[in-house]
Amino acid sequence: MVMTRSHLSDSTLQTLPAGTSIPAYDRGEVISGIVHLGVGAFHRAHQAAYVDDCLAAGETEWGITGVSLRSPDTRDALAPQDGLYTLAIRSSGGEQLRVIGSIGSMLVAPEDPGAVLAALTDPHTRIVTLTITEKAYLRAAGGGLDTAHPDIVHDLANPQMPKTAHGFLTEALARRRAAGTAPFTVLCCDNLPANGATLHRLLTEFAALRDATAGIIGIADHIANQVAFPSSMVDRIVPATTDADRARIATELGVEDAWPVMTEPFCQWVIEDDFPGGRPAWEKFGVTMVRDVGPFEDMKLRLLNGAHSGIAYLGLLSGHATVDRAFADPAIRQFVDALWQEAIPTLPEDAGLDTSAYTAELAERFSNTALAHRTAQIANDGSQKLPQRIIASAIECLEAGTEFVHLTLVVAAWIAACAARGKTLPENHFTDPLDTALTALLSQELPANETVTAVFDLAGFAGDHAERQTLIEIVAVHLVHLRRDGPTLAFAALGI
Ligand code: CS2
Repeated sequence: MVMTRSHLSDSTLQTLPAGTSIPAYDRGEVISGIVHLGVGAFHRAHQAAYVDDCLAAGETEWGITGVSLRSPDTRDALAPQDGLYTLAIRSSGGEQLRVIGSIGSMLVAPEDPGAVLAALTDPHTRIVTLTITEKAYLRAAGGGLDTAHPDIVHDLANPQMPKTAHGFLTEALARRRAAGTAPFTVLCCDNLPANGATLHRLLTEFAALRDATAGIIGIADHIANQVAFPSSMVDRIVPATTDADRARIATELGVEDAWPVMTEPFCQWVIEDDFPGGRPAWEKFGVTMVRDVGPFEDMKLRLLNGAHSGIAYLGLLSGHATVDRAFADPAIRQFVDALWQEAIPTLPEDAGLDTSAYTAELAERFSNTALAHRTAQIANDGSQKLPQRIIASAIECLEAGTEFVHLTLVVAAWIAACAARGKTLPENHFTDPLDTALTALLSQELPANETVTAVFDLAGFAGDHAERQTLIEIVAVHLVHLRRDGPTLAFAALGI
């Protein structure tokens, strides 16, 4: 006889094994004060865990309403579980399980945009957080709003039925203003430089187009001047959940969890303290509240994420499926150390950042064998990630006259890994919003210099920077090596 287990829910919480931590508060008392757009695994390992601590400390007005802008998968998995899920905190030393209760309800935007707008306009909603990934900001190659994007065109024509974060936020802020409800604070939690300011600029641009389309004046001005967009730096490594993880967690808990989330012990959140409508007392639960998050953001994007992208592409080209295995490869390890030495001088000296402690900790985190963080996962969306992770540092090195040959190898490795899909790597092993154009370009097998120039044009790398050509030439030399003999030759040319 096949035994079916019951699933995680409010009613099975008390049956969980001792040692599993569960929400230490009455979930029925919680009011939703935060709407989160992009309720994926990262959010559930990071902000939802911080908010869970706030709720446990009695700050019951800050529950989360989770919104998926695209797929119903998370809602379908968690709704039958009353929004509960397991956070598995994994290190080489073992696994600690924690059930998170901070997500009270979940909405799927394409199914019911009106319900999302209702949550956003609810006066109890005072903060809107976002983890929608880099590509969902719909930036054009030059950095401004991609006004030709079909979803932007749609949202300008149908303000009541938006699809994009821009459309939802603008419509909700317009409705709140009309109703005399104070605006919510918009807290961007994606890996973009100056993420709050960036979203503020894009949203103002979108709202100005909306004003022009509707022949009214004012929502752009309102967003530009009356809405707070603090920037934040978020950090926690969250590998995609596998079926083996699901099976293991079910065995450990004695109940099924349709979508547990895997993560590491490390967790960091640095936020600019600009919340006119109030906020949870995050600083009591390990969040660093600051005036300027810029230096923290740059350090994280350039040292953690920059190294991650390098490990991902060079790891894939070297046959390594996970970060820990790639990082244990002596050549890649040496490469990452050298990349850090190039990127560190681009960080502000006077910000009090301890970069050697930071990189030592990163090395430990990348070596976490219990995470099995797939290189293919990080490889996704390179066109959206490399500008802030790699190109920005390379340009600053170029301007300062310091070395940047390791940084540029990451760009060449990205191009080579894209070209390897369908050949030495499985087709669609990772994806990119520019795939259609990229694949067409790479299939022509043009000389390295022409390929790199065309890729820079396509992705808008280095914009119209005076030294763009120098960068292209250096990336092209790496690409010649990678094409001829893979990472071995590219590393050898760097003395590795
Ligand atoms: C990774 C990040 O997938 C990626 O691009 O570099 O998701 C990284 O794991 C997080 O930013 C860590 O905070």
